[in-house]
Amino acid sequence: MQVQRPAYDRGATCIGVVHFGPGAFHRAHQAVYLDELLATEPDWAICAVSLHSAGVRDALQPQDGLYTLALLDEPPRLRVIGAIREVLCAPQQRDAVMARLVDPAVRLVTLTITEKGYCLSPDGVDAAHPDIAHDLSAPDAPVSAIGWLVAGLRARRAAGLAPYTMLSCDNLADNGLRLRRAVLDFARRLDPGLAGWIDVEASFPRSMVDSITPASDDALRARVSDELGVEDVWPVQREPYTQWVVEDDFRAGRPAFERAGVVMSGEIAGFDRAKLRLLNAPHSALAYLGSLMGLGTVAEAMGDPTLAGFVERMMRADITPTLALPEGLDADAYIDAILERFRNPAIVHRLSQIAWDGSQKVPVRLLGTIADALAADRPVDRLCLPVAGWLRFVVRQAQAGEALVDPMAEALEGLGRDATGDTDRDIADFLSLDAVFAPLASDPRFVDALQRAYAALGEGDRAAVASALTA
Ligand code: CS2
Repeated sequence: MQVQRPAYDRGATCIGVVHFGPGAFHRAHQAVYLDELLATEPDWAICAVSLHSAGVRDALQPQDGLYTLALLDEPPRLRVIGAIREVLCAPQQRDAVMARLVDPAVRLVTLTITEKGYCLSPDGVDAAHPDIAHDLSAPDAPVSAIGWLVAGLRARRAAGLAPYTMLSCDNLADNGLRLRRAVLDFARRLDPGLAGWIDVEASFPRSMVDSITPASDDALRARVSDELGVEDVWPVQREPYTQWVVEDDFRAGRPAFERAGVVMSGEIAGFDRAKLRLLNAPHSALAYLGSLMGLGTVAEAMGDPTLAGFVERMMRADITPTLALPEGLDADAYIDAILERFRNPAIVHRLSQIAWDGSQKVPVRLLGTIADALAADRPVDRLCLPVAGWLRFVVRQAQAGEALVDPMAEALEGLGRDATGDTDRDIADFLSLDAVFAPLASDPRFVDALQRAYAALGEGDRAAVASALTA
């Protein structure tokens, strides 16, 4: 097999980007775009910073930051990525992280901290969140991404340096606006002058990221070490398709992203909503409804004609009418391409991976569409089925004593254990989760449709789910 290696002198590159959250997605996506650019723009290598665990550092440091990307094509292709020049674990290497943040050569901070990393409440940053509360009382010893960003900005301002640009690469609508809100509100609580300076001098471009990245597994590690003849402790894998759309608002300069295939666009909101609603919402629908039906992977779920047909109808008939698509993006072609990607037989993408963090994903993937449909007086029955599927999934996991991977796991497991099967009561209990369901919970049209969907899924067994999907 042909293995592509960095086509540049890594020793001649220098760190211009700090990235918070170097999980598989960052390493399979943004780092690959920068890897593409380093031959002509050596100033944009990455310092990758984990906020919690030392796992990535301990895996990548002995490999000098190098790792393998497997592109899951027929046949698969391997590529060694060299863009990460330094890997730090923030809790153990505070001074080194701060030194990077105040380094004038660092002009860009990128983030993949997942939906939960933004710590936002409806009024701004969530001061009751334990990490935010900690960082507000100890701003020089931050633990959250927001705390780190502001600590770095404060030090730069004190040193007379310009701020870095903060580029969110998380899968959230208006990710840059959310980051800006969290950072400014946090800074304001510490020092209004600092907040004013950030507001005027710094930028927070929005971006849309897309590439299906199944978690790394032993099969991948074995495949990579067979092909390379050396062991890579933590390779990553993704589908060949990749997209990155970025708003062009970089006050501190930027790499020539477009040379690596990044789309610089002023219509970012159209792109990110289309992606969240037409790719991620169907993904979550497949994950919850497919898991209830006893299916294991996205490709298997797409192989079930009832489920695949339901998801396609939901995409075309219910989701598309809620979208204002950017010019040039044709809904039917976009949907066709997504369904094709879901069917890719070369990818083993576990439904359980997509089912993680439902409390964070369901609102941004499905509930916004439901709110828009209700505002336009359109039916929401089909859209409520995956939401009810999530609740049935929670109940099933909790009653089987299986842990949920979710920042709200404790509350969800409690509700799941207490669920009685009485639709009105179960739904009323779940709807009391304001962080997920407000303000929709007070709309009787939504409550009715969710109750009907929950009842239709029955005990969540295969036959009941299949009949709910065709009703
Ligand atoms: C998936 C996404 O795990 C999930 O929740 O829906 O990670 C999805 O694969 C990516 O957003 C695709 O770009």
